[in-house]
Amino acid sequence: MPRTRHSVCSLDCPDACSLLIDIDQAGQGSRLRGNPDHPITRGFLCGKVARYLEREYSPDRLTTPLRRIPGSAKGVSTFEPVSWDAALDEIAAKLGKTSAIHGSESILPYSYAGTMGYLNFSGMAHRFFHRLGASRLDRTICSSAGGIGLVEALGVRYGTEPEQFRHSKLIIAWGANIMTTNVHLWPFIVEARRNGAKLYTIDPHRNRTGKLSDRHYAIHPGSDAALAFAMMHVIASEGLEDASYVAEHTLGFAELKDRMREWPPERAAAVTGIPAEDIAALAREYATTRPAVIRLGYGVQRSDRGAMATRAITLLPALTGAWRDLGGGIQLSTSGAFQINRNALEMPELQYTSALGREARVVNMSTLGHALTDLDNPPVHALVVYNSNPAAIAPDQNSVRKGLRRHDLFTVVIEQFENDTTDFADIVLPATTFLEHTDLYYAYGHYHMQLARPVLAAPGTARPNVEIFRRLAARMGFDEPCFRDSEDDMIRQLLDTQHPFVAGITFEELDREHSVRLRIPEPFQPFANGGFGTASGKCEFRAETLVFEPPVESRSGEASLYARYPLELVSPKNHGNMNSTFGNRPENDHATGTLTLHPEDAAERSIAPGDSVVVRNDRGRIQLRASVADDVARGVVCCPAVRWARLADDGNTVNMLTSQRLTDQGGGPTFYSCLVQVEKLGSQIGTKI
Ligand SMILES: Nc1nc2c(c(=O)[nH]1)N[C@H]1C(S)=C(S)[C@@H](COP(=O)(O)OP(=O)(O)OC[C@H]3O[C@@H](n4cnc5c(=O)[nH]c(N)nc54)[C@H](O)[C@@H]3O)O[C@H]1N2
Ligand SMILES: Nc1nc2c(c(=O)[nH]1)N[C@H]1C(S)=C(S)[C@@H](COP(=O)(O)OP(=O)(O)OC[C@H]3O[C@@H](n4cnc5c(=O)[nH]c(N)nc54)[C@H](O)[C@@H]3O)O[C@H]1N2
Ligand code: SF4
Ligand SMILES: [Mo]
Repeated sequence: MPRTRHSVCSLDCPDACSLLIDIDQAGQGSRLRGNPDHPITRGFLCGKVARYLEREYSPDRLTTPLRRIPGSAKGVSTFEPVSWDAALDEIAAKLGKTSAIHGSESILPYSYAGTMGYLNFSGMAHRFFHRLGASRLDRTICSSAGGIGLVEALGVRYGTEPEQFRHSKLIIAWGANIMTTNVHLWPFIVEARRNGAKLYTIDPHRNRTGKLSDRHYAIHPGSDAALAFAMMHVIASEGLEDASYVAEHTLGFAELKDRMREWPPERAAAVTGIPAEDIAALAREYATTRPAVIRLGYGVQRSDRGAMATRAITLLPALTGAWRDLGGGIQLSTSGAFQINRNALEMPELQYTSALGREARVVNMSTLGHALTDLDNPPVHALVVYNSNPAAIAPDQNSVRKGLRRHDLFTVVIEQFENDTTDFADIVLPATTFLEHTDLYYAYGHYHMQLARPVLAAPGTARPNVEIFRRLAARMGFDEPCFRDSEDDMIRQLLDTQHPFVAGITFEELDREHSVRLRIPEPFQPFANGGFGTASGKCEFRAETLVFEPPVESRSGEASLYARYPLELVSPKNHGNMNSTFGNRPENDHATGTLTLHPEDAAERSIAPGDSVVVRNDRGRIQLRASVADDVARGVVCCPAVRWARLADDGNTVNMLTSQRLTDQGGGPTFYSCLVQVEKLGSQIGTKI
């Protein structure tokens, strides 16, 4: 009989599933399934992770440290195995020398959410880089613009509880592909629809969620704020606001009403591509249906004015009083409710005992290409990558690669698999998966904290990030006791907080129960009676600051650019991927190598389904396979992300086309504001590909 153990899916997904794994006599995992007792997981997993044991036991897993064969060109996998001692000695010596010669800020850690576990996401590594005095990485690649927009509107970074969606009568998936990126919300939506609820989607791409919705609004990329403004116009001018909620719990309604006079639906229609009468009807239905909830995704904020758009949408439920209702409100993220003791985990004070002796500079991860090719004072001379695959996922791939190819850059990559980024490494270290190490997990799509112990043995000599940075610290002679903390010590430190949502949750409780609901009321209706996290405690409209400007790279943006590149490219999440993770599965390589065009855009270019096409702009060109469908509107093309460049025929992927332009606030990337031209392969006259 197999034993069954608990784990937690660590992937960068709002659902943070509770897993059960069967383990046979030999200690091999034989079956992975969703925990039926978990209130969000409810007994099922997504298709990607149901098959995770394939990845876990893949013969391609990295099992030993590797060192670049001297003299071999970067960008190609030419490695020889080395011992951990040799690899760590070399890294410590190089980092020490780089710091001494160029200053410690010439060392840059690069990481994101390959794992969402606190300890392996930002635990020992942060302590290590703080003590080293390395540049600090601003982790903007995903949600920083939206996070700011949300906090400007609500004062906090959380919202409607997923469990309450079942009570809703109108659910709007706004730039959120729930079926693909947040599938554990779906059963609550199914339950709501069984009770008569409607599901609407607002998205330039009619994705899986859009296909299953009652109504799809094909909005032009980057124009969401205009739609939100026009909805406010209709609500305020027709008196559909919740007058008592507005009076008690908001500030600045009169000014808002006045300012939104500028935004009749006709004006928004011209920008968004959604007919004026549809906008008016949507606004009326939204304001008069109770409960109404918005599942706001991250698609809206990957655009030049992403923070503004997020804020504008997030103001809507305060206007209609949707927060009063069980099953009403808005959810972008729940992460802000996990008020753990981050300073105890990351120990930023160690910077003062570093070679630098002060807080280190901050480098934005969304402009990695710039950081590696243009940064001065000092330039980056050493890069340590973990939990991320920047050669694939960072925008402006040409510029990133140019940086990674530098001979004078020393690059360490801590990974589970060889990938586009390890191709540029000097040293590769093998990392464990979440099934092989201890960690504590928050979630960004629910309110349950979870602890997972290792359930499987690591292959070869793969090690957790925590252990790798512990050993590197010892090699560097960092003798502070914090570098000897165990995983359990670090979890206890994390939980050492007075915040009412977390205070009282103990290590023992988490270890015993695996999953613990935050200490929040049940049901959680955070703003039913106001209580916003703003200075005034109210939802502040600040109407004078609500402005719409189209993205530079859009049909309403820079005209000369649009004349040359008349198609708006979006590259949203692929169903079978987790960003670039699982990109080595053939079906995912196929999907992420496909570009969808509207039938008229295809016909104009004599492109038929299955044709090879070239997609290009000033930053680069890539080759994809055409699919022709009206899932995108005219003028929009869609290529799901993120493909592995090393698997593409031309070695290039969609981030060859995306830019390093940043969002209005938060320094986020603008992946979904990207103008391109598309041609049938071979049809370009005089151009060589
Ligand atoms: N299967 C799968 N699941 C994932 C991931 C994955 O790669 N694959 N990635 C994970 C990560 S890192 C994240 S951040 C989340 C993201 O989860 P989501 O936010 O749901 O995903 P995205 O694909 O980024 O964007 C959602 C939708 O926004 C649309 N969109 C693009 N531009 C605009 C716009 O201007 N306005 C509007 N209204 N919509 C727009 C896209 O077409 C897309 O359908 O998903 C997580 N879950
Ligand atoms: N065009 C386009 N580009 C995008 C996006 C898009 O929608 N379109 N999405 C953007 C967004 S939202 C995000 S969040 C980023 C995501 O970008 P990344 O955070 O880089 O995500 P992944 O591509 O999944 O790469 C994570 C890597 O971490 C590794 N890993 C997993 N667990 C561990 C561990 O415990 N230790 C170590 N050392 N490694 C581990 C995995 O093997 C994997 O290679 O991509 C961004 N790029
Ligand atoms: S990727 Fe998301 S849905 Fe899939 S198992 Fe992990 S947490 Fe659950
Ligand atoms: Mo993300």
